[in-house]
Amino acid sequence: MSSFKSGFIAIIGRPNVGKSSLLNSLLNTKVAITSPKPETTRSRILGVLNKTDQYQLVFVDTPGINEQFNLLDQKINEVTISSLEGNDLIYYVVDQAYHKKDEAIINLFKRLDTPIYLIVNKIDLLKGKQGIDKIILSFLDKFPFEAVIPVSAKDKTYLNRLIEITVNLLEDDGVMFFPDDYLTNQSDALMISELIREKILNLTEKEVPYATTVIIETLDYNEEFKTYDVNASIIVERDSQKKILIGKNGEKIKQIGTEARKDINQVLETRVHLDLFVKTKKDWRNNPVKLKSYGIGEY
Ligand SMILES: Nc1nc2c(ncn2[C@@H]2O[C@H](COP(=O)(O)OP(=O)(O)O)[C@@H](O)[C@H]2O)c(=O)[nH]1
Ligand SMILES: [Mg+2]
Repeated sequence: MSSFKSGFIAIIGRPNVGKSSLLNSLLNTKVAITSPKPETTRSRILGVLNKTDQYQLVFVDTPGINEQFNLLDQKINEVTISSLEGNDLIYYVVDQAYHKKDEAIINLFKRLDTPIYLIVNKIDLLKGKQGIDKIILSFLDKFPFEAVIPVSAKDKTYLNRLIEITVNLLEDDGVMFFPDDYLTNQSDALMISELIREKILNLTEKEVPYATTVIIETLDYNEEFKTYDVNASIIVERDSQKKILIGKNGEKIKQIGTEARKDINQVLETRVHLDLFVKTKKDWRNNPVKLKSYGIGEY
């Protein structure tokens, strides 16, 4: 019998608790964009952690359950719900004491027979053990969690411990779901569009980031110069949002491009030439055909 362990681990939790940050820190590289705003993650992102001859952990980052204002929100929630099934383990990530908003997700857990770890994230922000205990205690009578692990995704505190007890839980004789150099289900094109969207999330306010999606129109690899040539459209709902994204004398869009390019260089380890165009598509967030063509709601 081989002691190779493998399994699917879904990362679930309310928006903004640090699910995507946790995924990136576990993998030691950026596969999912993060931001202080809800609705940053819109799709199901796989990240694979391999240790040759020992384990393969397939982490599944999910959007979290958001309030529903339009068809886009509904599609995003469906992605999370469908990600609950078929896992060997679930991490339920929280960053504060139990709140009524946790109830709906925890009720969904009761229908599964998957073990669930309560992950208390952002302990770097808590003052000492008391703060951590308070959060843990508030959840204990809500669900029979298999284990409780306080971590900081930001400082990478206790992540090795988390990996260890995750590996221990999985059965022996695990299969390799992916080749051992496989990192994520996100293509380079998707990664590039996400990194552009991350800059928009960080550099714009109010409804603009939520009304925005980014489409890669063309992506060409230039063998000679070892660069990507990228043409991307930034889709917004209204001309007023387009004006904000472009900014005075085009300064905003320039800043978005500069910062995105820097990140793309680093994450994809290649230089990139980026052309960005802002376009208005009225009410795209409620248009099923547009949502589908933008790849939203697929899982
Ligand atoms: N201080 C602190 N901030 C964190 C930590 N993990 C995530 N964050 C921040 O919390 C915000 C939301 O993170 P994100 O990963 O996008 O959350 P998600 O919506 O659950 O995927 C971002 O501003 C992160 O930088 C942590 O361990 N400590
Ligand atoms: Mg996220």
